[in-house]
Amino acid sequence: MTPQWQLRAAFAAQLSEMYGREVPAYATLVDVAREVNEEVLAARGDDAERLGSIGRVTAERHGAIRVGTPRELRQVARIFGALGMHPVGFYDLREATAALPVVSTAFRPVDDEELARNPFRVFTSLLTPADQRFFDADLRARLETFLAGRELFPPELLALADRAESDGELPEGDAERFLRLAVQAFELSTEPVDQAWYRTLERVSAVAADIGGVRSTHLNHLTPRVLDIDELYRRMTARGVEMIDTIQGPPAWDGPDVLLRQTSFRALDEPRAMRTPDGTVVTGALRVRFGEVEARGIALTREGRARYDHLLALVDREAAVAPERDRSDIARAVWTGHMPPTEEELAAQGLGFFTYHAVPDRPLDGRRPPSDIGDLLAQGWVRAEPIVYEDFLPASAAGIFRSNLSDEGRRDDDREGAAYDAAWLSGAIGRDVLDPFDLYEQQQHDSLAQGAP
Ligand code: OOG
Ligand code: NI
Repeated sequence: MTPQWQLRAAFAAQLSEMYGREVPAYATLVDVAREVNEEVLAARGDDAERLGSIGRVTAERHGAIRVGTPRELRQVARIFGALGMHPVGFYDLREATAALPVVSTAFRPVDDEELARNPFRVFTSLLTPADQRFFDADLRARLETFLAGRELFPPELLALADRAESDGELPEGDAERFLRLAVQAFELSTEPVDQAWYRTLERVSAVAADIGGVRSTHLNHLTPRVLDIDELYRRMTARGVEMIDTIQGPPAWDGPDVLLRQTSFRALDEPRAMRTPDGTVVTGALRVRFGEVEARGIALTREGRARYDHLLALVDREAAVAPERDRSDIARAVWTGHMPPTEEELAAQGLGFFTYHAVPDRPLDGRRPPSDIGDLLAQGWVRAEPIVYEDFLPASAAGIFRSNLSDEGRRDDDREGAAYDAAWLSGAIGRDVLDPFDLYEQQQHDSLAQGAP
């Protein structure tokens, strides 16, 4: 029998193999990430594994996929359910600077143990044809008809997924079959793309065309995790891979790593068969798939996250008035001024999530344990272990999307947008979209309940 976590690990590994074949620059990215990770481990020892064992980090990937309808999203949720992955977080990318007609969530494991076994996650976006700022009534109707007529996932795959989810495992032969069908469902299709229809959607948004312009879905990118993303960026550039301009997220600085830093190489032209309006099939090129890499840090509390969002805005403001200054220098200066310089301070100020563990061999000094977590830490009663950020950042996601679009797309703000939120998305998926803050909070709370002195 193959348990869910092994299905998840095997799926991530097979997807990575498939994507490496389809997008060779991704294979380079994985090689360079591995090289950098080995060097960081050799140089920093145990400290390099403070935010996850090297085994976990080496296998760690996130993918991104995009679907067209709530029905398709529910099917995707069944496949990920089979792998022990649950929808976490609501990301509204429609409000981003680029016009992106999607709302998103991330499917991922939620328990500690499951995350440690394999933390595979998939950023999953749903097209929003009902949002009139992007689609007029006629285009919406055509789009919905087109989407209703396609089948992304064969019934056999979904039936196997349901069994894996309800039984928590699959017999070996079924597991292999399930994995083969699941990986296949996310390969790039060779079926000719209807050129006129694709172009019609592209005029609204390249993302709309990527989702609704074809009769299948595909993995949009896959992202390994690296322990030194600045070094990786330099090495990829030195190897001649064109990276996007920046590393999204927090700057490189001397304080603790928090949240998530990401960068990517630009989407590459890929040959795709196209059916022209007169019916002939020609070879065209589409530029949609790319490779991304990320470094993960400590999860921030709601207060910590508000601080982060505030600092991003501060950096934007300062960069706007001093366009000649290097943005990462500005960011580093802003962070040094406004972010706690150590993990202890991050914990003491309630900005980061940690698990707390009583220190059993603390020397007796006649003191009683204080009640304040900062004092407990300072006086050596407890030790704090960082909780890794397992989720995504909407501003970074929008930046990654945007830097890979050749055209910003159109959003007509004179029209009323459709109101979507986590509750709406839960209804669309038919499963609760979990709140990431609640998950981290629970983990921190459990550690306190178990181990406080
Ligand atoms: C998803 C972009 C978001 C990330 O890492 O923030 C994302 C997409 O391009 O479909 O993957
Ligand atoms: Ni990504």
